[in-house]
Amino acid sequence: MAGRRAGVADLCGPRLLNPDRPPADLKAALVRQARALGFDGVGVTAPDAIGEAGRHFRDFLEAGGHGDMDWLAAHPERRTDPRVLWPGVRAIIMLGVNYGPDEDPLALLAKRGCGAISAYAQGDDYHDVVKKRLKALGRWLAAASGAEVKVFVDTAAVMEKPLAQAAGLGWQGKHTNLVSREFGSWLFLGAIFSAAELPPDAPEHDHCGSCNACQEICPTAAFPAPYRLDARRCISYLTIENKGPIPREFRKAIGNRIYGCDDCLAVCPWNKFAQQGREAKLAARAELRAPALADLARLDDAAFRALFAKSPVKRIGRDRFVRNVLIAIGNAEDASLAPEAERLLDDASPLVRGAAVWALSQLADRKRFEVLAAKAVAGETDEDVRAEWRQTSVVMPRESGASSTPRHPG
Ligand code: B12
Ligand code: SF4
Ligand code: SF4
Repeated sequence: MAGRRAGVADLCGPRLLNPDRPPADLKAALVRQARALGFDGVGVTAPDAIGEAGRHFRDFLEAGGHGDMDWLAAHPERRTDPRVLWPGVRAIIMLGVNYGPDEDPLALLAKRGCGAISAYAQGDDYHDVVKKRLKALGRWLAAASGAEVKVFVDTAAVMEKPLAQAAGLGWQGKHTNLVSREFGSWLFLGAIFSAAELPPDAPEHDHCGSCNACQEICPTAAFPAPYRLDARRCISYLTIENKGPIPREFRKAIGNRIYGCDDCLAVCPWNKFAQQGREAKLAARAELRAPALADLARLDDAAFRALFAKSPVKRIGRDRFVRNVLIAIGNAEDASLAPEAERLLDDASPLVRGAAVWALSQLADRKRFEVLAAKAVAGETDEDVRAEWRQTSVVMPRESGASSTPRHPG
């Protein structure tokens, strides 16, 4: 589709549109504008530059690596080829915003009584912050080039990492995320598709070498091979995307991670060049740096929404969040947290009740646990929660409800 020029003449101030402007000039001005708007990385690539990434993406879907993320599997033809998503695209501008944390995210994992929220989610939602800047830059580019633009961050069918690599922002490391020589693992990505021709940048090359640190640190062995992730095993997926109970096999490994995971990112040696993010809205809020699990377990819906206003955490809702908190409580090795789990055995959400059963089975002494089980099991109608009780070796009463006294078979 040819560039659209309508509306440009209505702009106030000096005319930006110069149809005779050489593409290299336009690009230099674009880079300056991107920096002025607060982007830390900017590069341009052609829409057909992602090489093998499309094939790898299809392999990933075929192996079921996306789990329940059906939205990721929808329209693979669009995701793997920007020209299908928008036939008018001539150049793709990839942008990065540095969110380098001011503390080592791994340090929090030892504080078992606190919840670890991943670095990207301790401040305001990056979608909002990045989208605002992308829109501003997109408007500028449309005015300066007279060509149509489309703006994307995260939620659209765009393969942001391979495009960012093609645009020279960094390379997809063995942990599958983009690593930057300037900012390490800590860049948010966004894309602007433009109908204007712009000279592309050189792609970045792989600098992982013989390093294997991210593969070795992963608590759930989520990498079947370097450069490949099985999202179904990734704590980020399990605590954020997964709507149901967290599979038992991963609960211990999750430790106190209650929203996302930073381990493979944080261990990357390229972070020695990383710098602290400069956007105040993305900086960690004091109350989300190391929140006490005991406090988080008491959040009702209203308190959850108030605490996580403008935060990405809000997206998963109170029940899924408290589910995660209960897994962390079960891993805290602190019996003083048992009453928090005990209180939630009566929660209105089966997801929460089920996680409370598990947490309690890890913390409460067996006698107390069986007393509680006797009380709770008889009235439990949800099949998932009943399954949780069963798996703690509590014998379920008959469906008729004749006997409600559970007993431990051993
Ligand atoms: C789905 C998704 C997830 C899923 C799946 C993650 C994944 N690695 O794909 C889950 C929920 C697990 C997730 C987690 C996280 N995510 Co996420 N996620 C996305 C999303 C929406 C799509 C990514 C995608 O297409 N995945 C599908 C797979 C197939 O893609 P892939 O990993 O790129 O696959 C490549 C490799 O496997 C490789 N490959 C495969 N086989 C082979 C074989 C060989 C030989 C080679 C060389 C390569 C190779 O090629 C594939 C194609 O490039 C993007 C936003 C976007 N629109 O791009 C954000 C995005 C990738 N996420 C992001 C972030 C920050 C995270 C977390 C760090 C959050 C957290 N702290 O918890 C974690 C990191 C986990 C990890 N190690 O990847 C950022 C990453 C920024 C960056 N610098 O790279 C993005 C770009 C969002 C953004 N706009 O900033 N995420
Ligand atoms: S984010 Fe955590 S669980 Fe997911 S791959 Fe990285 S280290 Fe593994
Ligand atoms: S930790 Fe090592 S292997 Fe993993 S992305 Fe960083 S440099 Fe590459």
